[in-house]
Amino acid sequence: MPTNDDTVLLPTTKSKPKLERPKLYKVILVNDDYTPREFVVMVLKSVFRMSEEAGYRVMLTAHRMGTAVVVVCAKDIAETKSKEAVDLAKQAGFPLMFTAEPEE
Ligand code: TYC
Repeated sequence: MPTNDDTVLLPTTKSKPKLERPKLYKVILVNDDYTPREFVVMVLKSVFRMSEEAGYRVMLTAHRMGTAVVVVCAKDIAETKSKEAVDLAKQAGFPLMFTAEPEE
């Protein structure tokens, strides 16, 4: 029988806030007709710390297929690196494009 002025204490039903895993982002390399292959590989090596071989493979995939995934990482890193890479190309006068997009 409840005491304390008939106040019934019910168990709280607060649901635990679900900590969703932050979405991962893909950095995409886009092909164009003007940027030299060696420049693309240089950018992949300097901005994304790829080896010559890995950089060459990713460059060739974009060249043949139109686009290639460079790396999958956190949003802020994907956006910062894409911008760094595009800025390097702009400074050199090339239209090279990198984009960052969320993974499905
Ligand atoms: N298609 C360019 C050329 O033939 C090379 C290139 C490859 C440019 C990949 C961009 O994302 C790229 N010079």
